Amino acid sequence: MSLKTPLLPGDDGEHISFCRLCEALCGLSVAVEGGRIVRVGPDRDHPVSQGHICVKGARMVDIVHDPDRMLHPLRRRGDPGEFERVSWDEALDDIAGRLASITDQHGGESVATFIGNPASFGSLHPAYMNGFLRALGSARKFNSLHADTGAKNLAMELTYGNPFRYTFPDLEHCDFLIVIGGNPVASHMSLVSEPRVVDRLDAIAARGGVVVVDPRRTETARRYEHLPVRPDSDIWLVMLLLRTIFDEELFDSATLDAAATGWQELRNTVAQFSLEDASARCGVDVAAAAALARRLALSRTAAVYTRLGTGRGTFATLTNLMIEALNIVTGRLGQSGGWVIGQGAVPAPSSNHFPYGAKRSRIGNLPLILDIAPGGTLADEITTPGKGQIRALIVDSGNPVLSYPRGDRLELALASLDLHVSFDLYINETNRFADYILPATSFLERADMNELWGANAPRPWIQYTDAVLAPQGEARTEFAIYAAILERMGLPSPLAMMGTPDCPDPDPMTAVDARLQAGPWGAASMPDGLSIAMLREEHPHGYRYLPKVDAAATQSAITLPGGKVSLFGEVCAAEFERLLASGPAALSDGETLLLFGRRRLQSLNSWMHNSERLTRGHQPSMQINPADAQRLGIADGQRVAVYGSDNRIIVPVEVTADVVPGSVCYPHGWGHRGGWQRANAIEGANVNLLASDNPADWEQVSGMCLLDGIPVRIEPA
Ligand SMILES: Nc1nc2c(c(=O)[nH]1)N[C@H]1C(S)=C(S)[C@@H](COP(=O)(O)OP(=O)(O)OC[C@H]3O[C@@H](n4cnc5c(=O)[nH]c(N)nc54)[C@H](O)[C@@H]3O)O[C@H]1N2
Ligand SMILES: Nc1nc2c(c(=O)[nH]1)N[C@H]1C(S)=C(S)[C@@H](COP(=O)(O)OP(=O)(O)OC[C@H]3O[C@@H](n4cnc5c(=O)[nH]c(N)nc54)[C@H](O)[C@@H]3O)O[C@H]1N2
Ligand code: SF4
Ligand SMILES: [Mo]
Repeated sequence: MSLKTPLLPGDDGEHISFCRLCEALCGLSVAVEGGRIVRVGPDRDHPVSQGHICVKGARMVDIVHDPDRMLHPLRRRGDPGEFERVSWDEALDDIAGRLASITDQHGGESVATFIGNPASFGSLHPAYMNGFLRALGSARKFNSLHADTGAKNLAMELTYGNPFRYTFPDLEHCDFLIVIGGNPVASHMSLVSEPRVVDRLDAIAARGGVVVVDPRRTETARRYEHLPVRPDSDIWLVMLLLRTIFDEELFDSATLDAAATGWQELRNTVAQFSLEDASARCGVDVAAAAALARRLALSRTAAVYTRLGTGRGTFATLTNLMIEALNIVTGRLGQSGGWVIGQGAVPAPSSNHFPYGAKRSRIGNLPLILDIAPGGTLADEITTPGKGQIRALIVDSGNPVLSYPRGDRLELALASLDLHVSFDLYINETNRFADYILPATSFLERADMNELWGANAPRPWIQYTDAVLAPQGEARTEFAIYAAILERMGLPSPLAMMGTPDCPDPDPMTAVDARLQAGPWGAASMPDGLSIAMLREEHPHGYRYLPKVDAAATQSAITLPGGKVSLFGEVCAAEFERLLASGPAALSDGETLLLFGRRRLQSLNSWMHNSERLTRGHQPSMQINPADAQRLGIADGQRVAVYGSDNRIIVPVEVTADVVPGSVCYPHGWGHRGGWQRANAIEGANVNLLASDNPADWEQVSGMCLLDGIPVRIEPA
């Protein structure tokens, strides 16, 4: 082990750090020369990523030094997108003054925050944002949950008791894996912190198999076995799988009796479905589904993993609940190589302060999940008068105009706010409407620790990194910005509001360190235990505090009465009634196609499209099956108009048998007109203009937007 003195931010040399663009959190080696990053490469000494990175991590050099990056505070001086440079003092004084008068006049609850995806990987970032809001007397939080993890959070709460934890496949010893609605080869296995995920999947495929259930023959489906399904129909496939398992008694009833409540009700309910009807709806043959169920139940070890593809549909919650049930009924929960809840070096909250349904949304009357309001209601929250109307909005690391339905309506709403402030690296499609844009640091300009994600890692590790560079230009960390606003308002710091010791030199890492030291491997309880100093000095490449996830410890994360999992609670029963009442299979009328999304290795949501090397030669296209193209008289490469219920977009078509008949596929995060010149020049459309922002059109138990399986019509443009 080398015990070199770490470099200071901005020093010439190779800085060891890690990527914070996705859960893989790959180790990085970043070369700095003359105060600038010249190369971002893999850290070959990282104990888990061992030299793996993807193109996005490497292209962070393009982001940090992007000439279009915004490096000083901006104030709106005209139309959307027209800004002038101001000093930090001017900006902060005015923001603090206006927040004070808005909260005086309308109460704290008139201030809301929207925090976006990049904040998920920064130390305590959502936590101190919460502290900031609390200081203002507000709990009005929006984020990407209702386009992303919400149905999974809800399934976790209802099945196990804790929405903060996630079940995931123990990839290390797994012999057979079903992936439903995820594309790990492009997206790196969301919610599973495993940088070498493709190696892991290859090994599982060699031992037994990886079956990918997806309406598109994705990069992952090509590499392993593909089972095509219709979009938004997975619940029917899952019913077929459960039916085989129950009918053929491929489960152990004594074990289930001991570990779970409700399995007999579940079995009785599953018995009521018509196999033929379920098969017609999902497009999977009854016999093929039965064979898959047998492989799942009879493999030595196995798991069923799901992500976005089942998270934003008509029955997102029930599908996610039933995927938990599949793992549980087949005895995979807590099995080494099965379906597990992991162990973080900084433990997740053990109790749930925001029980599901304790609060409902002001718009749409939807039950809040984790105290987060449905993101799709943001426009109406701003424009609907009455108590709680949102008048000031802080958007931190987010771009809801592109990431949620009906950005066109949100744009109008944003223009009516009394105050709109954004913390970002760029002028994006949302903050072009802001009163102020405050320049934030990229992750390479701040210290961080991967404190949250060890709990989701098959091979858990913990790593601390210093900043590689000092903040560029006048950029500041988000924490420093929140703290400065509160200080000017005479309010306590965000850390104080989180119940964490206040730091003289505002630095959330002090709070992170305290949590790490108090954790199960922490310095507070053992000699040579974990602390930031220890990680920084002795394990700069990261430290594996456990050789692998402790599968058996899954049981200790179940917080429902008697430590039993729930397979058939109230929400589940009601959702089954809704499913059973949904009438016989009404398949395509020949005109309506179901639109779903995709991701690409070189792209990240709405914001890495300004890098030349990530976008060279690329143009997003609407993929359509040859049978549909022929029927509609549409040729490859042609432009088409795609109609949702209220809008249309015009896009080029790619005719490909990769997508199932009756569907079309287009990625989200396009339709640029921010301050990113290259991204603006790429012809792309905001697909979420076609989705509905009417809460009545969403799944009512979760408030998840319908983003996969959007009914559309297509005609030549
Ligand atoms: N149709 C459809 N819609 C979707 C999805 C889909 O699959 N289909 N996916 C959904 C999902 S899963 C997600 S997570 C959301 C993502 O949607 P959002 O979270 O709303 O936004 P992002 O596209 O991630 O944009 C992030 C913004 O943060 C800025 N940024 C990047 N790094 C930093 C940083 O370190 N600090 C600060 N302050 N700003 C930074 C970027 O410049 C960018 O403007 O989109 C959702 N929307
Ligand atoms: N390269 C890259 N990596 C990323 C991101 C990125 O934008 N780019 N985003 C990050 C974020 S924020 C997230 S949340 C994760 C998401 O990670 P994933 O959940 O793996 O996301 P996707 O790659 O969009 O894969 C979803 C899959 O679901 C399929 N699908 C759509 N509708 C249905 C359906 O009805 N049924 C089934 N069975 N499948 C369906 C799509 O075809 C797609 O292959 O990725 C993260 N990693
Ligand atoms: S897979 Fe790519 S984007 Fe994700 S952490 Fe690794 S380098 Fe970063
Ligand atoms: Mo996401």
